[in-house]
Amino acid sequence: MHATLREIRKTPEGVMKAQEAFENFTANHDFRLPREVVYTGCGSSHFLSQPLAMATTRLGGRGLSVPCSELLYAKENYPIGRPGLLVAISRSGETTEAINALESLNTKRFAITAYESTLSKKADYSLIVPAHEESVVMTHSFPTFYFAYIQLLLSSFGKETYDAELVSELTREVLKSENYIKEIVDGFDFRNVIFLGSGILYPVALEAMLKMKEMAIFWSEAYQTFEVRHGFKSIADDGTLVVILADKPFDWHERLTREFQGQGARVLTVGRENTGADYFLEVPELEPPGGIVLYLPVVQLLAYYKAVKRGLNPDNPRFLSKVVKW
Ligand code: F1P
Repeated sequence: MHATLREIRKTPEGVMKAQEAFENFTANHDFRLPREVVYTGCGSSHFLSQPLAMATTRLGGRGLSVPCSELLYAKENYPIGRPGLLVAISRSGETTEAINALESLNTKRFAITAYESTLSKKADYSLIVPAHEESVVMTHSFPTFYFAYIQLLLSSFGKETYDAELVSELTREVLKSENYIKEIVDGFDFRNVIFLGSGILYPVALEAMLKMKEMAIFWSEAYQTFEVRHGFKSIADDGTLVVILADKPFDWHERLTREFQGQGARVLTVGRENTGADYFLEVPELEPPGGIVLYLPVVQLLAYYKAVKRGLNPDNPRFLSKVVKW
């Protein structure tokens, strides 16, 4: 079995590791997250910084996500403001841009990483979440890091934290759809894929796009759900799979589904209610911002099985390395 598949299937254990890391952090630090936070990372870690920024904002703070390289070379273009904290995310803790970006703002430094590392040593505070992965691409570490920090965010803002056992069990539920996902990939040899998500699910669409590129070397796109109608949808035809991530269906979802089906594309809805799609994968309800952890295994499995269908080894993605250093 590929290490990548083993790692994706570890998501439920990852949630429990996240809870342990959160509890260890709060037991050893009398520290509450400030309201204004800038988040940064590279690749999947950048796409992870986005829902963390959105969650900060949803909870009444002000979160901003900026990719590491933009903080290093173009930060004058971003509304950085006067944040109380810069959070740098890096699974390895050794990515050069992440290490350098941690020093790019004159504020307290916070690292989210899987290891005691150069990044954690340079930070004032570190949330070490031991989601160690053999796979080159980030898989269960993404929802694991996310859940650990969300728990810290909720407790810092005086909100009730999630029941980790429940969330872990819900991810186990989601993983039961693995065979259905494999059947979709085996049954429809799509030539391209468009991932759509709105709000805090948009970064999940971006991460899905990246997994499809990394694992399956496959052309994929990601847009905010209804933005796709403005020109981008032109590429959708009878060779296209459109994946709509919808934790709460808008009334437009059915119309959008029919619009794509009218262009010959097939639609997979992942979420709470079917939208008349060709394929429907129900995700259990979990209040935002934590709910996105239930969507990640689905899009990771979709990319994994597309890679296998294309005869590729997702454990050894072309041109990629586990740690990007200069
Ligand atoms: C960042 C990253 C990953 C990507 C690939 C190369 O790694 O860009 O997001 O999937 O594995 O490295 P890290 O800074 O999170 O260790």
